[in-house]
Amino acid sequence: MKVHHAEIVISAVKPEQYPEDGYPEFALAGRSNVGKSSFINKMIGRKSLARTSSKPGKTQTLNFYNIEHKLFFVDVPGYGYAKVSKTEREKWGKFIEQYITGRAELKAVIQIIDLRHPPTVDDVMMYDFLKHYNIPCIIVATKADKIPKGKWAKHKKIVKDGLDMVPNDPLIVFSSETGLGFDEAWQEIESRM
Ligand SMILES: Nc1nc2c(ncn2[C@@H]2O[C@H](COP(=O)(O)OP(=O)(O)O)[C@@H](O)[C@H]2O)c(=O)[nH]1
Ligand SMILES: [Mg+2]
Repeated sequence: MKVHHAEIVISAVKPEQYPEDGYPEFALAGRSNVGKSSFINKMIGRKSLARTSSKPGKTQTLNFYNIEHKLFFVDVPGYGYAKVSKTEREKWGKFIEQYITGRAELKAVIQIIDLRHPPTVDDVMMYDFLKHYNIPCIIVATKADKIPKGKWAKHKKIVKDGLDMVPNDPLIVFSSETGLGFDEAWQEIESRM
């Protein structure tokens, strides 16, 4: 998809604030700093519409990005944001959990993983959670530019095995730096709209 129009419409802290347009939604999940906001920016061809940060745990809201008046990307706070207090974290977990399990407009969760490393315990928990609730998911293994091309296949297998991935789930090798995986990711998204 060639994106001409993209804007953030709401940073929601409660369900009453979710958009009511009815467009299909695609939520980005992944640990803090893995590259969720960078993924959105790359996919819409903007340098910094979605706020990227080198400090983990900054995004504390569900940020809805209207794309071409056709879909929403929803930037979800990263899991493993250690700086928030435990009660806040639990409250927060509930809010996200309710969005992911109860939102009719949500067509798929795009789970972002770091291609360089085996999935973390939190990554595995997230994937299991999605499987448990039958949420369609697209796995995007990003930061591919940081390892040599010759190692992509090996790392891809480590991600696949580490998550114990269902064979039908797509696993896309991606880079927000080079745009690797851009077409494949849009294909997966558009086929679910
Ligand atoms: N080299 C490289 N750096 C990336 C890539 N994606 C994200 N980053 C960097 O990783 C850091 C965290 O990215 P961000 O998108 O804010 O992560 P988020 O917390 O998951 O939203 C930033 O410094 C980004 O520039 C990528 O594909 N390649
Ligand atoms: Mg972010």
